[in-house]
Amino acid sequence: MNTLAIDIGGTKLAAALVGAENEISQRMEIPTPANANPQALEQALAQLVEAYQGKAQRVAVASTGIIDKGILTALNPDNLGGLNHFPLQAVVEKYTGLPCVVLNDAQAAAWAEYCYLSAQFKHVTFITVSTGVGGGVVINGELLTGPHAFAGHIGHIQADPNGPRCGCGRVGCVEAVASGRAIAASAKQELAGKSAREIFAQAQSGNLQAQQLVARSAQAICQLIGNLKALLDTECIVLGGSVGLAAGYRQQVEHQLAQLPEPFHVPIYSAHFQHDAGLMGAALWSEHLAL
Ligand code: ADP
Ligand code: BMX
Ligand code: ZN
Repeated sequence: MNTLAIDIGGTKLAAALVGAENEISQRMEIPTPANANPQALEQALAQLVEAYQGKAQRVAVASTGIIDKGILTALNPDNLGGLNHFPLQAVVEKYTGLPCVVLNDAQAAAWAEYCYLSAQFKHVTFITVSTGVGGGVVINGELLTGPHAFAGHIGHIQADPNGPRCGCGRVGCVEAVASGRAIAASAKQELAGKSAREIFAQAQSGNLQAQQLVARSAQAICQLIGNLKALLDTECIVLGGSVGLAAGYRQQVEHQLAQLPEPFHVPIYSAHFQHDAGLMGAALWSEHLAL
């Protein structure tokens, strides 16, 4: 059985085949359409699945946004070019002719990382620091999705009541301070207009402003982890997303967390599946549901 796995992020769309032994092959990536109106996203998905015709028996999609009963609703429309109420499952089924399961990208990644760690831990929380900040919570071996599929949207917990307004409409969300978009949006002078990736490179080569932007993001994620430990008593945190996986970032968060009182401490791992955690999680979730 081959699963066509698709990961829809605010920056990129990825796809791959996941085989019977969970091996990943034929991975490809295209940019998320800049103005992700329904037609543009539908066209991008059609283009992506075209290459896999006849190669899979089911489709599993991990996507940014609230994914409830097959419908994608952006919580932070800024991350998806204003896209809202997109019939994701129906569109993917239309272009593939295959049964399809859809879930939030960070919920999917949490499931993948939990499956990898399940011999050690039953309570695992995944945090992606990427275009936005997303999360997925596994409690006692079960993925928490919630009655409206909203569970785990931890990027929209408040980090700073005096912080910038988030695209979701709240003030000072973790996402508005720590995400790749937030890092880029806060950059001034010589860093204005640069992406988070470029700002991390500048931080590595000693630019003070870049280092401060990265430290501010890591500090917000550290406080978020302290809050999650108090709420869930999670046994470990897994960090993913291109910002979360950037060189030295996890170590900064760990260093900050060590300054908090001991009950807030929790081990932090980098995602075992790296940038494929969403793809792998969607595929493993479809297997779990025996789709
Ligand atoms: P998505 O949000 O589509 O899942 P990513 O996880 O790649 O995609 O996150 C995209 C964000 O990560 C962007 O803000 C981008 O600038 C930033 N980014 C990409 N590569 C790096 C890197 N090597 N170091 C730091 N930030 C990065
Ligand atoms: C946002 C939200 C979450 C998502 C998270 C990470 C939207 C469109 N997305 O908080 O559903 O899990 O970003 O998404 O409202 P990514 O694109 O950064 O991977
Ligand atoms: Zn928000």
